Amino acid sequence: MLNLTGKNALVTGIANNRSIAWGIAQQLHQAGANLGVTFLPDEKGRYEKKVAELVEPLQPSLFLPCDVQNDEQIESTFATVQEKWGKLDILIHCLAFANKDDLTGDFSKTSRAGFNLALEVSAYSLVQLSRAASPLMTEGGSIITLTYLGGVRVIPNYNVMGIAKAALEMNVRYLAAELGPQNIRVNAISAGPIRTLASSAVGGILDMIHHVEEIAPLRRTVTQTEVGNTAAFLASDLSSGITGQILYVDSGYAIMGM
Ligand code: NAD
Ligand code: 0WE
Repeated sequence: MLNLTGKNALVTGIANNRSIAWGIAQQLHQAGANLGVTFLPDEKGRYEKKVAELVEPLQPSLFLPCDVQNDEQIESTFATVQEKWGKLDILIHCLAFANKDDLTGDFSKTSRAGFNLALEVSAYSLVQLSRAASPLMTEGGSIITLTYLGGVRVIPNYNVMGIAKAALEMNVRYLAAELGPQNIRVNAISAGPIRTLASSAVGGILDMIHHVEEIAPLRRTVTQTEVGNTAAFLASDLSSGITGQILYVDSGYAIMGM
């Protein structure tokens, strides 16, 4: 049975009750994991308050600000994990960002700054977090990130995020190869389109969802809970032989050719 009792899990990327990371946190909690939650701080602290209220029922034992563009915040997040928990078992990387202007129109018009921003936040951050997390994963561990089909195929308007996801997926393989000898596994879940804060800010997401409902073998989109259950599996010893993989949780959409 899926059992995460005695495991410490750090979850990044919860913004609201639609976040994929929220679906993951709930399923990890249900499986018995001890949770730590990080949030992206903003000047007014509004995010912090909302996320704190949302996660309260899961009783996280850590609640920490962590902007992946801020090295000190990453350092202090993992220093706190070390101090309060002693060891880390599970790291959930569930964040991405690109300028909104770079997610529409001609890909060739992507600026140097926009390209660097998308790759820094959405791909390099996995390298940073894994480097900080791995020394704390003294009994082995499971690192899980979220990717999208736009990293391996051209999806209209996904543009620079597609390049960032391609880099992210290759990060998964290089990290898995490096950290495997320490029994740290690194995998990605490639989720089908889900309505979240990030996806709803993108024009045409509803049309994409309707397209999936027509074409995907299961004739529907996936839910945050389904992604959460897959993350719980990848976090657990049930998946002890799996590393370096991209696991599609997409109602089968990606197998279709027509
Ligand atoms: P979301 O908006 O709920 O989550 C994105 C998160 O990224 C937010 O919590 C935000 O605070 C965080 N973030 C952005 N910049 C950050 C920074 N500098 N430091 C720390 N955190 C930062 O949207 P979501 O759809 O749940 O996205 C989560 C992940 O799932 C992303 O990697 C996304 O690419 C991936 N994904 C989403 C879908 C989809 O259709 N929604 C499909 C496949 C993969
Ligand atoms: O990875 C994502 C979303 C990533 C994302 C979304 C935004 C919108 C708001 C990153 N940065 C931003 N920046 C913002 O200012 N998805 C997989 C969801 C998504 O985004 C798309 C999609 C899908 C699906 C963009 C274009 C086309 C399809």
